[in-house]
Amino acid sequence: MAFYSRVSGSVGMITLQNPPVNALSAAVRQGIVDTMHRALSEPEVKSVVICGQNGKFCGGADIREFGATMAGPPLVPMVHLIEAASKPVVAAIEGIALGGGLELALSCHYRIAHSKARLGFPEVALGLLPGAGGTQRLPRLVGVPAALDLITTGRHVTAAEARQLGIVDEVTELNAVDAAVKFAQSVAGKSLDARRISTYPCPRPPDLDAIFERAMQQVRRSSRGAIAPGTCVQAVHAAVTLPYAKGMERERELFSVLFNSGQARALQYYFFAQRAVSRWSTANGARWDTSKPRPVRKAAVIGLGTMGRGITVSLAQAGFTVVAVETQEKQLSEAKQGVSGMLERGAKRRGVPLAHDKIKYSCSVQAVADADLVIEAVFEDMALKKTVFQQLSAICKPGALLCTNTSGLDIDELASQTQSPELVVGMHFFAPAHVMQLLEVVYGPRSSPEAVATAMQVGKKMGKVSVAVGNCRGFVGNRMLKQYLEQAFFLLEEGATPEQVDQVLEEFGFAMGVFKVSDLSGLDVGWKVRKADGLVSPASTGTSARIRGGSRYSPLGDLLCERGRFGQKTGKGWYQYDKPGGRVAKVDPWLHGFLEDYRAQHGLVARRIDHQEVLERCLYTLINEGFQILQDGIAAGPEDIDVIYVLGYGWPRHRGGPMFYASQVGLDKVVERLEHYQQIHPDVPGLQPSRLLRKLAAINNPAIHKWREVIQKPRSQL
Ligand code: 3H9
Repeated sequence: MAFYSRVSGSVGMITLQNPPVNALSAAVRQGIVDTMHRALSEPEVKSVVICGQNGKFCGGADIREFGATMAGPPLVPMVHLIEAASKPVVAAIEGIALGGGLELALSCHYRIAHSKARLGFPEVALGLLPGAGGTQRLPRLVGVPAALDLITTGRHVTAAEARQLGIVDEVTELNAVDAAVKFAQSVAGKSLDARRISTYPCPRPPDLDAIFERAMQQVRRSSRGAIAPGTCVQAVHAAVTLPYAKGMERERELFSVLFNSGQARALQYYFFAQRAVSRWSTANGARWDTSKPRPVRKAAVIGLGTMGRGITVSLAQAGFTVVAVETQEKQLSEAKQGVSGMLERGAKRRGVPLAHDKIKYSCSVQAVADADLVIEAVFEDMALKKTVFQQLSAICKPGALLCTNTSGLDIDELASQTQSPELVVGMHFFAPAHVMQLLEVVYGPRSSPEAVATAMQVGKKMGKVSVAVGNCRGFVGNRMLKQYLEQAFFLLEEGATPEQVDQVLEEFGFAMGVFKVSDLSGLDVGWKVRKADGLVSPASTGTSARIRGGSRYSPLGDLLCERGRFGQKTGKGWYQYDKPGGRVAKVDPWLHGFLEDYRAQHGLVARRIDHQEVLERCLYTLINEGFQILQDGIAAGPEDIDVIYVLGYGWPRHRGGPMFYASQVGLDKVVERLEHYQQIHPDVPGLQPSRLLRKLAAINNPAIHKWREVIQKPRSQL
């Protein structure tokens, strides 16, 4: 709601009250309308201040209400009421003015912001556009290029930038509400003719067409199929080409198209999913609200390869003191240089404070003895990792958390090398670790709730979105990825090409198809793992070459590695590159010949594989594994899986994540298609629908937020 008070005799104060961000719920909108009428009707009141409770102006429309039937007064007439007011209305912006919150502020006649406030139109990230006049008022106030930038990217601006752009009239270091009251008194009785933004002409720069063309090209390049950014451009175009009232009509039409699109639903689901993962729970009943993290001041990283360096940078930038260990002098000095370069680039490009002094380098594992938390980031080799954990257990102070950055090895086996297995967890970072936002926090059967809570909190301090997952081969992300990769290999055997598979996946919205990603990450990584698992057979001919453990297996990836084709780093992989380290993937005729020979050798006849089959086999097997993961209790809910896939594996955000996507396709359809492919390819693993998937499909495809009720009490598989 909004409450009304009178300040200094003549200022009517309207305070928005809807924790945590004073979102514009039906009750708040009703409150604003009622209190505005009251302020306008009281003769003693000469001016009005609108502010938000608890130091936050307003976080915009209440996203929780989007799924429900619209109640209360709509936003657009509400902002018109404010702008048309006969008494000056001043917005006192503290904390945030976002989305509808900024639209509310733009309908006021003046805006005073606290220096720490952030302003912006983040609607695009929710699959929407600013739909309460934001697309029509902002270009009138700041010009077309700046409005296009803010509305299509959703970026927040500081109060200082907002002042520079002309969005706010004054910035104060002091109390913004007090400043706004003073300001309101000073403008009481003054003419408001020049203060109503909707009456401003929209600036028309001479190169208008080129500006819009460039904006469209830019959003097409970066949106990967998301429709909101392009629609935002169209709405701003309406501000320039139509009178205000018509522009508002156009804004409403475009908003309605977006609001009713599946993409907006997916992005709003994702918004809440990303917040839900912080309320973690584990298979053995530990929870976020009953587990206390340990204090961590000093962290250590063992192993300064690519991952270790990224983790070191990220820890130091988050303010931790870090001991960085690499046992070989030469590697240590290279790592030092690498880390320094990364810190400097971070400072230059993203304004992150330089944190050289936070890091101490050492050649000796002994140097980690007094760390509160140690992250092991040595090669992905169980024997080596076991040795490191034995050493750490002997060296580290009691109570130190011992973490591994393994991307899939058994956490419990490592824990069993130590005297305190309850203090061992996985912290699975994604490359490059100082940039990627995702962290899988992996708990084993013996990890204590305190250990999980500590790793989750350290991740949060590092600016990561941490997701707690159970211990199994590949955890959540890589376990699902295995199915996706395998299907892609089988599709090649059956007649597809890497570029065909990648094109289908990129059209779906992945930033890169599976083969391009594999080339980027290095084909040798998976090869080493398969070798360690005994999957890479020297006998690559005959029927046994394509069978492992009784199931179909494709040795295609192994065969490329045997030929030294490790991807971008060697200049050749599933594609060819102009040189080792080259980045532009080109179709490789050699690979086509290689696939033909391979098929001939194994008696396989290439067939035409259509778009639908590529997509369904790759995605539905990945999704099916997700259901198996839920069934096994490795992930607590579908949101955990979706956040992992969007942040760690390039799943298009506007499709919500694989589990949300499945809920939209219809679980019965996913089951039906998996069964269809299973019938045609009985030898292909991963096509058997999981019990949980079948169960949910059979009870009529319940909404995704109801799945947890059906998922049985989770139990870790290991
Ligand atoms: C819009 O305005 C459309 C209009 O143009 C026109 C319509 C016609 N509603 O992120 P946090 C909750 S669209 C409801 O953890 P932070 C959030 O779920 C809207 N709830 O904190 C969480 O709840 P819980 C445009 C909201 O400090 C809690 O607040 N506005 C809303 O890291 C704390 O959130 C946006 O897109 C909301 N609008 O970040 C702003 N916002 O504790 C979206 C937050 O139960 N919000 N919650 O998990 C944000 O970007 C961040 O939440 C914010 C705070 C920067 C505000």
